[in-house]
Amino acid sequence: MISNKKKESSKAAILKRVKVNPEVAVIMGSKSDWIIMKEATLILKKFNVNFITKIISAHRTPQLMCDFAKNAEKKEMKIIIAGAGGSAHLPGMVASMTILPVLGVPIPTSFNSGLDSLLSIVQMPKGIPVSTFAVGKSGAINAALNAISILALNDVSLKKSLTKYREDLSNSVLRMKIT
Ligand code: RP5
Repeated sequence: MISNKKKESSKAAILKRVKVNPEVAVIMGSKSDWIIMKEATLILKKFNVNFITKIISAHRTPQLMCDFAKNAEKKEMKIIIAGAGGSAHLPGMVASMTILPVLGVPIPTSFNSGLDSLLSIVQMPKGIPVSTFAVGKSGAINAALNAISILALNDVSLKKSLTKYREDLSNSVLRMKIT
Protein backbone atom coordinates (compact mmCIF):
# COMPACT_ATOMS: atom_id res chain seq x y z
CA MET A 1 0.00 0.00 0.00
CA ILE A 2 1.44 3.41 -0.99
CA SER A 3 0.92 6.19 1.55
CA ASN A 4 -0.48 9.57 0.51
CA LYS A 5 2.81 11.15 1.51
CA LYS A 6 4.67 8.87 -0.88
CA LYS A 7 2.18 9.60 -3.66
CA GLU A 8 2.73 13.34 -3.18
CA SER A 9 6.51 12.99 -3.31
CA SER A 10 6.30 11.02 -6.57
CA LYS A 11 4.15 13.77 -8.10
CA ALA A 12 6.62 16.37 -6.89
CA ALA A 13 9.52 14.48 -8.45
CA ILE A 14 7.84 14.62 -11.84
CA LEU A 15 6.78 18.28 -11.62
CA LYS A 16 10.13 19.52 -10.27
CA ARG A 17 11.89 19.71 -13.65
CA VAL A 18 12.46 23.21 -14.97
CA LYS A 19 10.98 23.61 -18.45
CA VAL A 20 13.50 24.25 -21.19
CA ASN A 21 13.10 24.84 -24.93
CA PRO A 22 11.31 22.06 -26.83
CA GLU A 23 13.66 19.07 -26.86
CA VAL A 24 11.40 16.57 -28.55
CA ALA A 25 9.53 16.87 -31.84
CA VAL A 26 6.47 14.67 -32.26
CA ILE A 27 5.71 14.55 -35.97
CA MET A 28 3.19 12.51 -37.93
CA GLY A 29 2.15 11.98 -41.52
CA SER A 30 -1.47 13.01 -41.11
CA LYS A 31 -4.00 14.38 -38.66
CA SER A 32 -5.49 10.87 -38.70
CA ASP A 33 -2.34 9.72 -36.83
CA TRP A 34 -3.00 12.08 -33.92
CA ILE A 35 -5.23 9.66 -32.01
CA ILE A 36 -2.14 7.44 -31.64
CA MET A 37 0.57 10.07 -31.40
CA LYS A 38 -1.32 12.01 -28.74
CA GLU A 39 -0.36 9.20 -26.34
CA ALA A 40 3.31 10.11 -26.76
CA THR A 41 2.58 13.73 -25.94
CA LEU A 42 0.64 12.78 -22.80
CA ILE A 43 3.70 10.95 -21.49
CA LEU A 44 6.00 13.85 -22.36
CA LYS A 45 3.64 16.23 -20.54
CA LYS A 46 3.56 13.94 -17.50
CA PHE A 47 7.36 14.16 -17.28
CA ASN A 48 7.35 17.90 -17.96
CA VAL A 49 9.34 17.52 -21.18
CA ASN A 50 8.77 20.35 -23.61
CA PHE A 51 7.85 19.28 -27.14
CA ILE A 52 6.40 20.47 -30.40
CA THR A 53 3.91 18.64 -32.59
CA LYS A 54 3.73 18.91 -36.36
CA ILE A 55 1.99 17.20 -39.26
CA ILE A 56 4.52 16.50 -42.00
CA SER A 57 3.71 14.18 -44.86
CA ALA A 58 6.71 12.60 -46.56
CA HIS A 59 4.91 12.23 -49.88
CA ARG A 60 2.51 15.18 -49.74
CA THR A 61 4.79 17.80 -48.21
CA PRO A 62 8.30 16.55 -49.06
CA GLN A 63 9.86 20.02 -48.98
CA LEU A 64 8.43 20.69 -45.52
CA MET A 65 9.87 17.35 -44.40
CA CYS A 66 13.34 18.29 -45.72
CA ASP A 67 13.24 21.75 -44.13
CA PHE A 68 12.12 20.32 -40.80
CA ALA A 69 14.72 17.52 -40.73
CA LYS A 70 17.61 19.72 -41.81
CA ASN A 71 16.80 22.41 -39.23
CA ALA A 72 15.77 20.27 -36.26
CA GLU A 73 19.24 20.21 -34.71
CA LYS A 74 19.76 23.95 -35.22
CA LYS A 75 16.51 24.49 -33.36
CA GLU A 76 18.03 22.53 -30.46
CA MET A 77 15.76 19.54 -30.84
CA LYS A 78 17.32 16.43 -29.32
CA ILE A 79 14.98 13.64 -30.34
CA ILE A 80 12.36 13.18 -33.06
CA ILE A 81 9.40 10.87 -32.58
CA ALA A 82 7.81 10.18 -35.96
CA GLY A 83 4.54 8.33 -36.54
CA ALA A 84 3.45 7.14 -39.95
CA GLY A 85 1.14 4.60 -41.51
CA GLY A 86 1.10 2.55 -44.71
CA SER A 87 4.38 2.82 -46.62
CA ALA A 88 5.41 4.93 -43.63
CA HIS A 89 8.52 6.53 -45.08
CA LEU A 90 8.45 9.65 -42.84
CA PRO A 91 10.71 8.32 -40.03
CA GLY A 92 13.33 6.92 -42.41
CA MET A 93 13.41 9.98 -44.66
CA VAL A 94 13.72 12.32 -41.68
CA ALA A 95 16.49 10.11 -40.24
CA SER A 96 18.35 10.39 -43.54
CA MET A 97 18.59 14.17 -43.10
CA THR A 98 19.54 14.49 -39.43
CA ILE A 99 21.82 12.75 -36.98
CA LEU A 100 19.31 13.22 -34.16
CA PRO A 101 17.80 9.97 -32.87
CA VAL A 102 14.56 9.19 -34.72
CA LEU A 103 12.03 7.01 -32.93
CA GLY A 104 9.47 5.54 -35.32
CA VAL A 105 5.89 4.72 -34.36
CA PRO A 106 3.98 2.49 -36.80
CA ILE A 107 0.38 3.67 -37.12
CA PRO A 108 -2.32 0.96 -37.36
CA THR A 109 -3.84 0.65 -40.84
CA SER A 110 -6.58 -1.44 -42.40
CA PHE A 111 -3.92 -3.78 -43.83
CA ASN A 112 -3.18 -6.42 -41.20
CA SER A 113 -3.64 -3.91 -38.37
CA GLY A 114 -0.57 -1.92 -39.40
CA LEU A 115 1.89 -4.66 -40.27
CA ASP A 116 2.74 -2.62 -43.38
CA SER A 117 3.67 0.41 -41.23
CA LEU A 118 5.73 -1.74 -38.86
CA LEU A 119 7.72 -3.49 -41.57
CA SER A 120 8.30 -0.29 -43.47
CA ILE A 121 9.72 1.53 -40.44
CA VAL A 122 11.66 -1.38 -38.94
CA GLN A 123 13.31 -2.50 -42.19
CA MET A 124 15.67 0.44 -42.62
CA PRO A 125 18.70 -0.64 -44.63
CA LYS A 126 21.98 -0.42 -42.73
CA GLY A 127 23.52 3.01 -42.18
CA ILE A 128 20.46 5.09 -41.31
CA PRO A 129 18.81 3.77 -38.16
CA VAL A 130 15.25 4.36 -37.01
CA SER A 131 14.40 2.94 -33.58
CA THR A 132 11.09 1.20 -34.15
CA PHE A 133 8.34 0.66 -31.60
CA ALA A 134 5.18 -1.41 -31.36
CA VAL A 135 2.25 -0.63 -33.64
CA GLY A 136 -0.21 1.86 -32.17
CA LYS A 137 -0.65 3.43 -28.75
CA SER A 138 1.82 1.17 -26.92
CA GLY A 139 4.46 2.17 -29.46
CA ALA A 140 3.70 5.87 -29.05
CA ILE A 141 3.90 5.61 -25.25
CA ASN A 142 7.14 3.63 -25.35
CA ALA A 143 8.70 6.00 -27.88
CA ALA A 144 8.04 8.87 -25.47
CA LEU A 145 9.44 6.88 -22.54
CA ASN A 146 12.50 6.02 -24.59
CA ALA A 147 12.97 9.68 -25.48
CA ILE A 148 12.77 10.48 -21.77
CA SER A 149 15.36 7.82 -20.92
CA ILE A 150 17.73 9.33 -23.51
CA LEU A 151 17.21 12.82 -22.08
CA ALA A 152 17.62 11.41 -18.56
CA LEU A 153 21.25 10.52 -19.34
CA ASN A 154 21.98 14.21 -18.76
CA ASP A 155 19.15 15.16 -16.47
CA VAL A 156 19.05 14.02 -12.86
CA SER A 157 15.45 15.06 -12.17
CA LEU A 158 14.20 13.19 -15.26
CA LYS A 159 16.14 10.13 -14.15
CA LYS A 160 14.46 10.28 -10.75
CA SER A 161 11.03 10.68 -12.34
CA LEU A 162 11.62 7.75 -14.66
CA THR A 163 12.80 5.57 -11.78
CA LYS A 164 9.66 6.50 -9.83
CA TYR A 165 7.49 5.74 -12.85
CA ARG A 166 9.00 2.25 -13.03
CA GLU A 167 8.44 1.74 -9.30
CA ASP A 168 4.82 2.76 -9.70
CA LEU A 169 4.45 0.28 -12.56
CA SER A 170 5.83 -2.51 -10.39
CA ASN A 171 3.59 -1.53 -7.50
CA SER A 172 0.53 -1.54 -9.75
CA VAL A 173 1.26 -5.18 -10.60
CA LEU A 174 1.86 -6.10 -6.96
CA ARG A 175 -1.55 -4.64 -6.11
CA MET A 176 -3.30 -6.72 -8.81
CA LYS A 177 -5.79 -9.22 -7.47
CA ILE A 178 -7.76 -11.90 -9.18
CA THR A 179 -11.26 -11.70 -7.69
C1 RP5 B 1 0.44 8.37 -43.96
O1 RP5 B 1 -0.72 7.94 -44.60
C2 RP5 B 1 0.01 8.91 -42.64
O2 RP5 B 1 1.02 8.70 -41.68
C3 RP5 B 1 -1.26 8.16 -42.32
O3 RP5 B 1 -1.02 7.14 -41.36
C4 RP5 B 1 -1.67 7.56 -43.65
C5 RP5 B 1 -3.05 7.97 -44.08
O4 RP5 B 1 -3.12 9.36 -44.16
P1 RP5 B 1 -4.53 10.09 -44.40
O5 RP5 B 1 -5.06 9.57 -45.69
O6 RP5 B 1 -5.42 9.73 -43.21
O7 RP5 B 1 -4.23 11.57 -44.44
O8 RP5 B 1 1.08 9.37 -44.67
